[in-house]
Amino acid sequence: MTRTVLITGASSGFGEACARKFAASGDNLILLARRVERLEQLKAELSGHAHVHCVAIDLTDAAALQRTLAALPEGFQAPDILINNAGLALGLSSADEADMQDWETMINTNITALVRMTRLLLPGMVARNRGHIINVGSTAGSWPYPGGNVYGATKAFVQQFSRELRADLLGKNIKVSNIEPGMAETEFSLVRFKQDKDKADTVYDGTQPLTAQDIADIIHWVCSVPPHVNINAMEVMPLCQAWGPLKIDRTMS
Ligand code: NDP
Ligand code: 8X3
Repeated sequence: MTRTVLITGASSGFGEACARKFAASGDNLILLARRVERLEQLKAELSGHAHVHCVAIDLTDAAALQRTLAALPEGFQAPDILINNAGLALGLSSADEADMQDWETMINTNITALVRMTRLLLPGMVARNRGHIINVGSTAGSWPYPGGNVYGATKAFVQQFSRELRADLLGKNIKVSNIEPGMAETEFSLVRFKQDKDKADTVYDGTQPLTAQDIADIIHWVCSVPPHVNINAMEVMPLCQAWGPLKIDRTMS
């Protein structure tokens, strides 16, 4: 059965890879992001496989989001799968030095826009008694690191919000899953370091990070398990990444 899949942040990274993966299984796609030329290019590439509707939108703009969803064309008005993927980290400064505007942008994008989108689409899913919400969290939502501060906290919100949704939706045919990747090479670090490519590249130097394709394959599988199975959360790291010991400062006593 053809599904309608709404993907936020489809202009690069995980979202773009998800668009390709779901198009390959013949699903209809609604693709959202700000960079419209990227979306149009993707639409042209995928149109042999899937029906694609794309919209250039800043997801932090509440009115634009309402307009976009109200104007979904026929055939795209009942998303079965929502992939809440759009998000970003900005900066890696200590909390006492971080840029307040960066913090607000992360909160507005990673939390507020995700919550709004979910709230706007859920009533339709409940009315149809059919749906799957995939949230893209992060290992940063569980495991703190220096400079992660607000970014990690937004992903901790996404983790708990995903669980709270499951609790509210019990008894309905609506799944919720939080996908929690570790280090993956996308445009994520380029964005975090404000287009400083050398700095972004050093994040992945000497490693074999996750790829966007790895995460798209996992998300696609999570959406393909039998109807009675809900993957609540999936934490995924590259093999080259793991936890370190808790740090102890020995200069304080
Ligand atoms: P990318 O930077 O490659 O992709 C981010 C996507 O989000 C882009 O399509 C971007 O589109 C979109 N986006 C950001 N802000 C907005 C906005 N205000 N309105 C609309 N779209 C927006 O990074 P990833 O693919 O890696 O990131 C996807 C998700 O995965 C994020 O939530 C990120 O936090 C999470 N993540 C990433 C990890 C990694 O190591 N890469 C690991 C764990 C989680 P555009 O700029 O065109 O608007
Ligand atoms: C992205 C992974 O470790 O850079 O969410 O925060 S990390």
